[in-house]
Amino acid sequence: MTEAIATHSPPPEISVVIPVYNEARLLQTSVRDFVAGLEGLQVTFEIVLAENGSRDDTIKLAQNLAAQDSRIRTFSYPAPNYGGALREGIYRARGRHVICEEIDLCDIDFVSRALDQLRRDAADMVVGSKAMRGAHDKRPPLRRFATRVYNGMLRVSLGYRGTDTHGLKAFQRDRVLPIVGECVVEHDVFASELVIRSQRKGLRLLEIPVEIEEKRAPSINLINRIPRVCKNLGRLWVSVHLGRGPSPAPAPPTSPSHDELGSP
Ligand SMILES: Nc1nc2c(ncn2[C@@H]2O[C@H](COP(=O)(O)OP(=O)(O)OP(=O)(O)O)[C@@H](O)[C@H]2O)c(=O)[nH]1
Ligand SMILES: [Mg+2]
Repeated sequence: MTEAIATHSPPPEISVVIPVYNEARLLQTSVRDFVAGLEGLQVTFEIVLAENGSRDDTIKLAQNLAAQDSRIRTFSYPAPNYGGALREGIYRARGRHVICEEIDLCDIDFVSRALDQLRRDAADMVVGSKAMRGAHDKRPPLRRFATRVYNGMLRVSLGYRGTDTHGLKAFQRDRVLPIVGECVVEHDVFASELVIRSQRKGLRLLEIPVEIEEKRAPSINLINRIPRVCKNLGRLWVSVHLGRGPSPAPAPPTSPSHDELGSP
């Protein structure tokens, strides 16, 4: 079924965008548990499963979930790209508030606390921090260390004032959407760029501590990610400080896409 049918219903209060890549093992149970958690929150919601590049059964399983529950939608593109999936998912989100989640976290507590802040208009963007006081980061020491080194680089090179940019976040869709259109980098650094550009534009950012316990190790090895992260950070630095660099990625067409699946 097409997006045209899936999006006929009135927009929900929140859209949860979850990039997914080779997640066949986790997908169905994580999404079902997450839906049950959201149903306990007194909120209307949709879940956008933003897939690209999977070689396992992720696409088929995501389509099955979408076919069974009209609140779940999914789309796919051929090449793996975390930032590209997140960006596209945000563009397709219809809720007043957008929550960016990860399939190995599906953190209902974060959704609940972030939503509380957004409903009271206490912030334009709420960032779940793994590194601030009160956070409990149960990932291995090397990954905790990497988070701090990466954030230190963002502080020094781009003047970011915060303790984390990567992972869980939530925002008022109408205020952040124009900034999504200004972002120039893809892959992992897109998530940081969105937070940093939002802060530089004067949006009100609020960090809240999160408890992180992943259900499995990341799909891409930390060391293998370093060269691409450094390259994209360089591009972002050039774009922010010199106003040059790659053009922002175009917004998707407003007409419904043939590749989106949902149920009526
Ligand atoms: N669509 C898409 N999703 C991805 C890609 N890489 C990772 N993801 C998804 O992004 C989420 C986080 O990925 P993980 O593999 O757990 O990586 P991580 O190191 O914990 O990620 P960070 O917390 O962002 O550092 C999961 O939902 C993944 O399925 C990708 O290339 N494309
Ligand atoms: Mg993870």
